[in-house]
Amino acid sequence: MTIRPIVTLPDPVLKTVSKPVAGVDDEVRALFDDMLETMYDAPGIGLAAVQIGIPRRLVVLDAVRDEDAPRNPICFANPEIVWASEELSEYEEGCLSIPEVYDMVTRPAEVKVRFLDRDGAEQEMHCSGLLATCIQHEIDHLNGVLFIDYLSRLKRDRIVKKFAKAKRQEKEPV
Ligand code: K1U
Ligand code: ZN
Repeated sequence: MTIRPIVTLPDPVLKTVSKPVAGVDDEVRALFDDMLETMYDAPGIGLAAVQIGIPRRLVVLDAVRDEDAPRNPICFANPEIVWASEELSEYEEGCLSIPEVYDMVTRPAEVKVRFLDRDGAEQEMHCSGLLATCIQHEIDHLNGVLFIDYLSRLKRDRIVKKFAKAKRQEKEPV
């Protein structure tokens, strides 16, 4: 298992629509393992493959925030939302690809997700609470959507500009 570098704003790969996997084989399982290692190391509660520069429809999650609780990793290949509640919930989201930026996002409070699990079997999972917020955030990543896309244009532009400037300065010779 390898900790991979996490791609950050304004890397254009974050705006790409990820491609589905044909199935879950050993190569995909090895990628899931690297994604989990990278997510726990960050630390984070979710990660999409595109965040390590691989635009495939793969997500890992562990939305148990209690550090003393046993780990509960979940692997999703080709996840899709097949039902969303009318009830909404608001949560202050963060993103490993936009470090140190947090803001409130409103999303459906509950969703049902269809996906292939680590063994390649089709599953449906009813998600509520933080799990529902997190899986929607991760499926957005697979569609090239970031949580800052839900903010006002003013806020979003400020964030993008700040990261673009930091990237430029990183490249400038000292
Ligand atoms: O996709 C990502 O960038 C991961 C992101 C997931 C997420 C967090 C909050 C709401 C929606 C989606 C993160 O994991 S940000 C880091 C974070 O939330 C966290 C870090 C350490 C402990 C607990 C949470
Ligand atoms: Zn994110």
